[in-house]
Amino acid sequence: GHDLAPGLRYVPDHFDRAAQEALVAAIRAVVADAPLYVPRMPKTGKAMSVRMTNCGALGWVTDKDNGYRYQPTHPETGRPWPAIPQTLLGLWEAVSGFAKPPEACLVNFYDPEAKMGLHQDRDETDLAAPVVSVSLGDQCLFRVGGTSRSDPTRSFRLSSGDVFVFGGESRLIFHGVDRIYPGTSTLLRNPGRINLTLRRVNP
Ligand code: MD3
Ligand code: FE
Repeated sequence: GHDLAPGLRYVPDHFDRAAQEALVAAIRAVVADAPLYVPRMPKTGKAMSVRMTNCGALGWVTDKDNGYRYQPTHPETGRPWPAIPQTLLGLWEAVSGFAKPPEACLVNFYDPEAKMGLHQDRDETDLAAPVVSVSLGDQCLFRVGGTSRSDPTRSFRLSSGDVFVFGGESRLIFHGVDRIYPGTSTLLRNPGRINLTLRRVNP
């Protein structure tokens, strides 16, 4: 891997094909227990194009009335989130440089039309911990900027198996997913992309 900026590390092809297949099987088990749901923007209730679920002690959720937050249960089933798969706990140990384990793993599913606007992740109380991200399935155009919305941005075409670590000075950078390139991977049964983000929420 290589450092793109202080705290910003890109590890292309971290997971080989067999490891990616094992991760997809583990995520299918998570989704069977905690189904993907349509997250909605605070106040407007506008649907996001990405579908989401979580695993771990806490999950990131959003809806019209209560907005962005972490909670211990699925917003539709009311059940606790399933455990974070061991492979992902091992990834966190290997790349995060952070002693405490992740509390949350957000699972984002992008169909070929889905995208995610430029934003910062700042719903976590513990901003000392990095965020670790894994891409699976079709490639995407990922954009990262600086800590101000108006800072210049750089784009990367992320592929299945790639890992990104956002820590230190890069923990609060703006980032987003501009597009999916359907048909660029054979990992998933259907076109689309899965992104997993491991986070610490509380200090
Ligand atoms: C940089 N997800 O869920 S992962 C998100 O591909 C999110 O699904 C995108 O942005 C996706 O919030 C991008 C990369 C990522 C995740 C968290 C970050 C980049 C980050 C937190 C801080 C800085
Ligand atoms: Fe984000």
